[in-house]
Amino acid sequence: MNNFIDNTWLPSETGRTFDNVNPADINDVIGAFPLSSALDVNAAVSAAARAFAEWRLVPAPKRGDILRRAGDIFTRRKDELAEVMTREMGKTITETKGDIQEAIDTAYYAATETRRLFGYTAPSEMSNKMNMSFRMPIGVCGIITAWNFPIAVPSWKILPALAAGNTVVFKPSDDSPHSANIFAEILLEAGLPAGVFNVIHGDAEAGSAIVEHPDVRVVGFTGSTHTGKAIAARCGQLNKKVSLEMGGKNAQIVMDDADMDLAIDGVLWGAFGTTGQRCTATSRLILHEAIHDEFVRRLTEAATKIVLGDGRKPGSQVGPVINERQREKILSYIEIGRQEARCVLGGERDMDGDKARGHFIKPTIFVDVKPHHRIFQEEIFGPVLSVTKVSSYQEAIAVANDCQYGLSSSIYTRDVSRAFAAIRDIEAGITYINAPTIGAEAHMPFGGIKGTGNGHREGGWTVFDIFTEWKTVYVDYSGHLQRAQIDNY
Ligand code: UN1
Repeated sequence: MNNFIDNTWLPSETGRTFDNVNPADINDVIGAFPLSSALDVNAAVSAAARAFAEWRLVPAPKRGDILRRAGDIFTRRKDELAEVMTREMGKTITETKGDIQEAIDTAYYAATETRRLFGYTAPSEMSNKMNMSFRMPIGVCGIITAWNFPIAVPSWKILPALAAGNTVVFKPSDDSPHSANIFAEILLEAGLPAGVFNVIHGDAEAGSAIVEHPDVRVVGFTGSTHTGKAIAARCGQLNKKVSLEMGGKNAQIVMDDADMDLAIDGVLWGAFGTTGQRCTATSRLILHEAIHDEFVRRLTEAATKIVLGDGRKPGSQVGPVINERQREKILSYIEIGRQEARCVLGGERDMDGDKARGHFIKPTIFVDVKPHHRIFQEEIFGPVLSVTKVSSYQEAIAVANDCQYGLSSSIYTRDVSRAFAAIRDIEAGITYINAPTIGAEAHMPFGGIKGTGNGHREGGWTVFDIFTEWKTVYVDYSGHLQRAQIDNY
């Protein structure tokens, strides 16, 4: 399996490859993908830069027609792509279908936005002069993403970037390259001209070549805080626009008046869905003391019943974690947790039967966690939930906000005033009321504050603030020189 440059499938110029392996069964090698270098990136960026000259001139609604076709093809290939995605990154088929649906939604949404892409007009301070502004494409966008949403998250960036008239060089995670190639196949079939969309496989070497390339004008990144900050620092030096979606340590607050069954369903899905490997995953549970003991008992009872297994097997509810490195990282956090707090569920690998061949970790719950504990502060990115107890709404908010990240959040309460206060008080880019911390929709702004992001929002029309620059236009039809700020004062 190859890179995709200028609508052609090409191996890396270096001849190097890496293996993509099924995390549910490490004996199942999916294929070898190019381990690309700066040479490959140069070829892709050149193709994208050439293609930009024409693509920017295609009327936006015509670009939208191609995206709509891409949405149709994603729909047609949904089941097949879900199999591919589950095989390479582990989450269940139900979830990989959801991942693809998010891209379908984004494709149709971006297609319709091509008939809007609104600018604005305003009166001039002069006579016989007209002021207006337009969104302009920027050029070649470098898109670098993680493996946990191999289609959805790239689609949030790539499809609006294309809709706006940019061209793209995409480096997917080396844990989910196959899905990325199907993304390319779909855009090819939809009719995207050569060079408009390119895929470069590889590791940090390829990623940093994209960031460094002088013709890449915008970098869109989803991944770890460590890498995101390094990219942003470099983009600062190179004066490039950069949009970051990084870590999360998302809290679900459950107040004493909450619907307990609803809140338990919410935390089970938020904490253990996608094996806890979402930047929006619920990793902190903040319980009011009045319901704490009963909640923990019932939650633990329910979580015991979660069926771990290969995401492609019917009945599996939670799949493996992505790779050995992540597995070891999660297990080491579990060891830290055992020093800090009390493990009431899981806390170990699941080596039962076939699962011994994969990276399975049992859903894990820690109680008696204090807000300053490392397992309550640091992103683990696995099926590990840390529970703490509070005695009031104010304390719940203070604990929720005592965190370096600010992506998603949730509160379960039946008190409408408290719900609105929480919307105001929780420091996060997203707040759910009586719903888990996961479940973002394609047409709403997505992103976080504090250590999670750098002020940008994907999703909805806010994403176009990343992938366009403003052009302000003054049309003077007075026939004589008019001096702004001078003649009329
Ligand atoms: C991510 O974890 O990077 O809201 C994105 C959600 C999903 C997207 C998650 N729709 O959890």
